[in-house]
Amino acid sequence: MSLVDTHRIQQLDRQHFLHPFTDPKDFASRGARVIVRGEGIHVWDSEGNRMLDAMSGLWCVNIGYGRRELADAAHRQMMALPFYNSFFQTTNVPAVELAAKLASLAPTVGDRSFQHVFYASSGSESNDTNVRMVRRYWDLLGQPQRKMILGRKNGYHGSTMAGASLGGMAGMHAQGDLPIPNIDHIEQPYFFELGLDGETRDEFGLRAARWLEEKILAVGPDKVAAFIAEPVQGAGGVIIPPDTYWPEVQRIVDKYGILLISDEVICAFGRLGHWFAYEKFGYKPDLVTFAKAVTSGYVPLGGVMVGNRVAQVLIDKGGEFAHGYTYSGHPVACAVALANIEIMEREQLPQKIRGELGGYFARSFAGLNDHPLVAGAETVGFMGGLVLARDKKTHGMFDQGAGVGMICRAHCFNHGVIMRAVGDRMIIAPPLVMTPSDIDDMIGLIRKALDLTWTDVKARNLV
Ligand code: PXG
Repeated sequence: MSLVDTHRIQQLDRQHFLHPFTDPKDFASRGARVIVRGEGIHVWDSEGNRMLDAMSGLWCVNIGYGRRELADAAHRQMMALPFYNSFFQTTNVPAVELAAKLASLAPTVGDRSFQHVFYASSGSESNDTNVRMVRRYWDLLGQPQRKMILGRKNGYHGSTMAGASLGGMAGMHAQGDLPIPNIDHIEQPYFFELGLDGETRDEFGLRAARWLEEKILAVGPDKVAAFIAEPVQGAGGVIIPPDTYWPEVQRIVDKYGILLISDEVICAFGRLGHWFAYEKFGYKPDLVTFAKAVTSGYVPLGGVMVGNRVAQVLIDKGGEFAHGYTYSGHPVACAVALANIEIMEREQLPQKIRGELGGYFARSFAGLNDHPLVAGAETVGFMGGLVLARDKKTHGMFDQGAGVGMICRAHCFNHGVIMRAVGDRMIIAPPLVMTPSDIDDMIGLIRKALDLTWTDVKARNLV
């Protein structure tokens, strides 16, 4: 018997809790699933149903649920010092230790190294910090006209005014008079959708990167401050850029001297087989946004790795950087992050993802390509995306209104695996602590949901 009164919680939920990215009118007509417990790679709802969480919460629970060491670290730190600010010439031990640890984990590439961290509590806040810091940097260098920050359509950088502006989600821009001034976007490197007939993936990668150069020239190179991008777009649907993309982006930002911001809120901390994802693609960011898996989501923490190019200007030129949050360097969050990183190191999670386990995941997920509904199942690290298509040969897509992705998502949920739908692109980012047999279970459940979706689309004459 459930210890939670599901009906009561659902009722109070509808009455008092406005949920993020949810239509409140639609929501009022149905009840939410009440998630009450997590252990390993599974979560349970209040009715006792167990689900394999192939989304790691929301791209964050990389070490899985129920890890006592993180709870112990939080408890210890709360008893010693639950909070103190770092504004007025004070600091705290976990924040310092974590900053040093993160600096040691961030690889040096070429002339770029990372010695400094600016803390926030979320990815959105961290990207707000990036906007302020980038503009401060150019002001200090006597180029205050360099204000324009370029992002990408279908990129996601958060939901605050600056975060949502940097992102290229049209639905978000339509609400709240966005983007804020001096932010513009180029197209995303999504070969499946934007590749031309006869064009190779690598040719497309170069063409997509050159949209950045075209935009810089259109804006005026002396007005562009920075380019921000996710190494692999997450919320946009696990959009994996062609191999040629990042080297060409690097050539372009170097040519015009603009700062490169790598938003690794999803891709860092082992997700792509490295502590930081820029290492995988070999580019040289000046600022790196992190959040989510830095604590495996157990408590909120985010921040920006500030590369030497920017940090040195802030430090050498001096003057107060009038920016910061109450919880910048929160001692409990930082203590939990340290415990989380210790587990990731001990269990060698990044190495596993770029080694055997990652290979097994990639092969297993690619096996879904034989399903009649699937046009293109691809992975990078421990992220996967597949397209549900009406005609897998010609890439004929379903009508958007048919909501095939949502049908598939519902089958997943009802059969014990959590997958996300972005339109008709189904995506996963499972916990990094999976075993090969967990991967088999997950793929089996996904296949079952695909079969049920296939039966539905045939019954509705959608194929
Ligand atoms: N940058 C990236 C790359 C993200 O993925 C943020 C910034 C913002 O982080 P916060 O902590 O402010 O949420 C994110 C967050 C989805 C989904 O539907 C993805 C995110 C958040 C909410 C939903 O996939 N990513």
